[in-house]
Formats: sequence, C-alpha cells, structure tokens
Amino acid sequence: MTTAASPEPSAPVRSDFASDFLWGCATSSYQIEGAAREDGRVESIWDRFAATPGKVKDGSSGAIACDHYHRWPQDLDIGRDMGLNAYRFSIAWPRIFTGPGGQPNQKGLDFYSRLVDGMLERGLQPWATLYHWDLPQSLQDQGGWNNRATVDAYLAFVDAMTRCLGDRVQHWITHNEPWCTAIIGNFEGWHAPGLTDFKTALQVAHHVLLSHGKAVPLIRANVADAQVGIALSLHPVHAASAMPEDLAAAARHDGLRYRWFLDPLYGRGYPQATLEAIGDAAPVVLPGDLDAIAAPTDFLGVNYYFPETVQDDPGHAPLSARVLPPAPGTDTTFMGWEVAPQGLTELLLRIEQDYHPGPMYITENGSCYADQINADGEVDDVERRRYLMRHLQALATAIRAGAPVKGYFAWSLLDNFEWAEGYLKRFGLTHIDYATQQRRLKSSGKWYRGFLRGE
Ligand code: IFM
Repeated sequence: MTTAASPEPSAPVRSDFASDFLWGCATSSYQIEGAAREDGRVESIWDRFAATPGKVKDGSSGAIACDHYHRWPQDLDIGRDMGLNAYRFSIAWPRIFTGPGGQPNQKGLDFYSRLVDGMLERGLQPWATLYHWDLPQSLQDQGGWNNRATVDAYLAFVDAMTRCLGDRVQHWITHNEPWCTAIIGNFEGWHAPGLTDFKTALQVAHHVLLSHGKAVPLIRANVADAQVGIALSLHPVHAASAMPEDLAAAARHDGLRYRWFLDPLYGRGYPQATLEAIGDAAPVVLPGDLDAIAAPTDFLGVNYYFPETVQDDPGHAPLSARVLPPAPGTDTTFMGWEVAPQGLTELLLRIEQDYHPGPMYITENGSCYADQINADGEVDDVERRRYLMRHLQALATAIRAGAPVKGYFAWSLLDNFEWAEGYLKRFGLTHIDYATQQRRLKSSGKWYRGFLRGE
C-alpha cells in the first residue's frame, strides 16, 4: 500500500473539466438499504447467498447495511453538502416484484419515488440503475438469468419502474457490471447465486445483454428524452511478458473480459476468436438477439478500478490464461488491487478508439483502505484522497486526449456491504459506524467537497 511518505499529487481543480460535467457518487440498493423484510420486500439471491455459511467472510449480510431505507434524507444531504450535482443509485427488484406474476408492490414504488423526489429537492440529478445484482430469489429458483424467461420478468420490472419514475428520472442504467453477474456469480461462484459452471455463466451473460437491449426501446417508450446506457466493469489488460504465449493468453482473456461485452453492444456480435476458444460453452443465441443487444444507447458507463496482467497458464479454466496478482512492491489498495490511474486514461482512449461509443461516464471508481477513526474522531484517509485526486487527473488527461467523458461518479458515497467481503472492506467517502449508524465524512469526502466547491 502507499505509505504516508508517498508524494502528494498536484491537486486537480474542477475547472480542469467542462462546466457542465456531472459530479456524483454511486451506491447500490443491496449494499446500503437494509430493511430486507420491510414493506413487502422479498428474498433476493444475495439474502440467500449471505445466509449460506462460508459465503461472506464476516458472516454478515445486507439485512441492515447502512439502514439507508430509513436514513436516506441524511444520506442525500451528505451528497448535496458535498457539492454533487448527480447521484447514482440502484433499485431493488425484490421490493417491486414480490410474488410470481403479481402487480408491482406500491410500497416499493413509493420508496423510490420519495428517494427521487429527495434527490431533485437537493439538486442531485438521479441516475437509476435497474439491476445491481439483487435478483429475486424466486426467479433464481426458476433458473435465474440462465432462464430466458428472466428477460421477460426483467422487462416487466423495467416497465414498472420507468412508468413510475420516468417523469422525474431521465438517466437509466440497465445493468451494472454484467461480467460480475455472469462470471463471478455463475462460474467463479464467489458471488450470488454461487454457481460454478462456465456454460451457464455465458448463457447468463447473453440473457443479461439481451435484457439490456430489449429494455432500451422500452425505457425510451416510457420516458421522454430518456438517456439510456449500461455500466461495464472494464480493465486494461496487459500480457505478463512479451513471450508469444503470454501475448496470446492476454488476448484470450481480453476477448472475454472486454470484447465479449462491448462487441455485441456495438453491433459486432460475439468475437469470433473467443467463440472458437470457448467451443461448446457458447451460449444459445436466437435469431434477432444480436440485433436487440445492439440497440443504440445514449452513453456508456465505465467502472474502472485496476488493470489486469495476464499470463499463459495451460489448463487454467476457462481459457488457459491467469490474471496475476500485483508484483511485490506494487502500490495496492486494501483489496489488493493495483493503484494505476494511468490505466483509466489508457482504458478510456482504447474504448473510444475501438467503439466510438459516444458520451462516456465513469459510473464507478474508488478505493478500499483500512480506515481508522483517530483521536479527533476523524477518518484521515490520506490514501483514498490521493487515489481520487490521481484518478481525476488521469481522467482529465483522457478527456484532453479525446475521450468524450461527461461525468464521474465516485464509488462510494457511503461505506457499505462489500459483497463476499461483508463489512470488512470500506470504499466510502463517508464512514459508517455500523453499531450506531453514525455517518462521518472522511478526509477524502472533504477533499472532494472542496474540489467541487472550488475551495
Ligand atoms: O462494491 C462494488 C460494486 O457493487 C460494484 N463495483 C465494484 C465495487 C467495489 O468492489
């Protein structure tokens, strides 16, 4: 990790960016809301997964989390006081569809309606994510995203939400990080639903992409002047060496990690080399699916955390390519992720060159450190502040070099339930004391506030 002796980066200033640039923070429903059994909410795959011994490191769940379901006015105040002009949140599907074939749950709709009104009252442009991993368990019991019928269930959910909020929410993100939904949840198995089958994972990825593509015209039909996109988790991919074997392994990994999602979204279908490499694991693709997936969007959401270095590793599933941990001595966060702001510049310029996706937004970027409350009652998270400053500089560099990025959402407004890591890992600009639910702005959050206010 960085030491306190690391040099302070020169501070970026807000005027390095366009005056209409969007500045936000992001969160997601399961990670912050809590109130898992309130107002008709039903079980999600994360409730089930977290209740399974050994799946979440500290044995915790999102049942209470940051209690945002009750404390949202205070949380939105934090965002407003920080000087944000946008806020990215997600909608818990299990609050809305609470039984098979049922009508949307009015109490769930009312909650998000109040939340959006609260954002607008505070000058925060609402950015709604429709799926950030909390699938109703009842749908998983019927196969989850591996079952094509889940696409229709998702569209019913999207229809309900966009009818309910479409008069006030213009910006819609269909899915957060389909790679994680598909590959981590259904092949690597350390996220819900915890499956470990590669073919299932690729079918899940296909259905998620299909549901995205089919949602785009539906959202446009329900929302005047809708702005619709998807948020992908992307990494620059580097070969571990210049050896042909490592170069080929990096290309295989990149084919799945980057091109498998971006190629079909931008009308190129699934990459041929990856289709050949995966053989029988290829998903069932019906006529018309690829056209649906390629529905034109208004923006691309890019979630960036770290680059990946890949080595040839014959037999290592699924593609004989292994992502290496950072070399000893590398600057890493408490997640063990490399701190590489230049990777953000590299990634954005590559996407622009490869796809010309139109406006891009950084829909997530942030860092985890082992925060401590000091004797003055402050969380002086020097490393997170430095991470944020350096990534904003890298973003400004990318924009100057031609990447059309129009906004930035820091992950995250609050410390929260970090999935399989439970509450052991903190990403917030605001510290949460989970025993008391006290909110405390960290040094990083104060720096962001000063940056946004031009102080
Ligand atoms: O907390 C997650 C978020 O839910 C999705 N993107 C990465 C974050 C940090 O791991």
